[in-house]
Amino acid sequence: MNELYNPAPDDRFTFGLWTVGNPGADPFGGPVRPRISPTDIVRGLAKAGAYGVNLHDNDLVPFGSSAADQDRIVGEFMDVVQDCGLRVPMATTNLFSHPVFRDGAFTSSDPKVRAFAVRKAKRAIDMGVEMGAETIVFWGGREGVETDAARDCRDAISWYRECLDFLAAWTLDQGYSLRFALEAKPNEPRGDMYLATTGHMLHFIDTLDHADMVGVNPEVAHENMPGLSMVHAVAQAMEVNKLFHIDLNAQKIGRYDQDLRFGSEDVKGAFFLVRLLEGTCGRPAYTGPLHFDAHAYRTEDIDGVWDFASGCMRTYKILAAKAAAFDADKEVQEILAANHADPDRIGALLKDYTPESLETLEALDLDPEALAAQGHRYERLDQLAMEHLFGVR
Ligand code: DIG
Ligand code: MN
Ligand code: MN
Repeated sequence: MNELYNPAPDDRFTFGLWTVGNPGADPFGGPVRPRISPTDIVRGLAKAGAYGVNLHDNDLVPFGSSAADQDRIVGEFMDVVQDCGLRVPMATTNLFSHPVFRDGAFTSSDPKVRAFAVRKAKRAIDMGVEMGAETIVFWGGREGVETDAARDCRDAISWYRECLDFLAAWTLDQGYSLRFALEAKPNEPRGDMYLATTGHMLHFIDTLDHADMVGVNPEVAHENMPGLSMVHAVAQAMEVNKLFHIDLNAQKIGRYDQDLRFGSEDVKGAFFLVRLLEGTCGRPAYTGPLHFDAHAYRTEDIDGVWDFASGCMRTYKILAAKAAAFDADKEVQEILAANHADPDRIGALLKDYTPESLETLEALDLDPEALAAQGHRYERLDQLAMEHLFGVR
């Protein structure tokens, strides 16, 4: 195997305990492989070349544990994390497994459930800070409905906002320097989930009291499930400096959330996503953790799980190398330069409305027929991308 693409901690790859720890159960069958303990997951990730490990509170500390038990469990876990030289960059709260959340957590119509959810998130944030987490992800797994008869969606969104505003204010009150990252998903496990895409989340964030500390955690599968582009979701988040975390995996369009090995389905989509994140085209790169929120096929044994983890990381590195080669390709550069040419600086004209810019705009000699006749050579440009991906360029 080409060792050039072997992962190392500097690559910033992370996995959640629930990813390589997934025992392979699905709605139609039970576990197929033994559960790997959290400490063995840490040892395995370190051996595989990962940078860090993430977790939901209850991935490590069973629901309802006493404070003393939590301290012991966290202490033992962090001893191994530190011995293995890993980090815990992100923590999150399980607000979806316990039946108390069956009609939502932050959007439950029952204020007692919302209060319980906020209290549970507070404790998970404290635990995350204890482990060194810098980002707290919120994935509202149960925030949605099977029937809109249940509640007015406007109430649900306002309750979601109240809970996040409360937690953000409390976080600041503790003096924690944390960032929140909201993760969207259109459906599953709920029939329809509130704030279904990263775009919905970006608008919602602007309505929060402490919007500056809140960003997004887009996931490939969650944008692809409804047939949307992950590249465009991530680019929109980057454009407003709100890409605080990212969940990398793969997905076949129009199916349940498959959480497949990164790059194993839409290869060109993964290529353009890695190009965007790495900034090989000369734009600012994403510098946060590269988190794989994915799991191995149910067919796999434990060895197959580690093949899965290696595949996620190697594919990212291979695509990063191909993206760099694509943007260094002279023919690619020529086609892009020709398409973006602006010798008369007309682009600058539209950046600032002034009487002068308006006068210049009106005086421009713009021939729509001539403009319409121009080709863009995107067929050749995309073929070049494909030939880099095929390894023949
Ligand atoms: C599902 O895509 C969610 C949960 O696995 C977790 O809360 C979050 C963080 O990766 N993704
Ligand atoms: Mn998913
Ligand atoms: Mn996710």
